Amino acid sequence: MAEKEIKVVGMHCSSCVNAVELCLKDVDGIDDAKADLDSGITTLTLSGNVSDEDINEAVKEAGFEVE
Ligand code: 9UX
Repeated sequence: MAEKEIKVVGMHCSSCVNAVELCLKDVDGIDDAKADLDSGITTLTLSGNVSDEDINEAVKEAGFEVE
């Protein structure tokens, strides 16, 4: 399965990490998401085609930003 790395800004605690991971796993084509609190680096496991737009939108709706 393909992987993609994004950088999410605005996470300040483990609940933020959870929120980011959950909102991303909800996106069609994203199988798994692992976010690192300190770096913001978030690794996505892709099961299909996902547009950057969809990713950015989901993160934004959760209250964070993709850098
Ligand atoms: Mo933690 Mo994040 O108290 O928006 S949930 S800072």
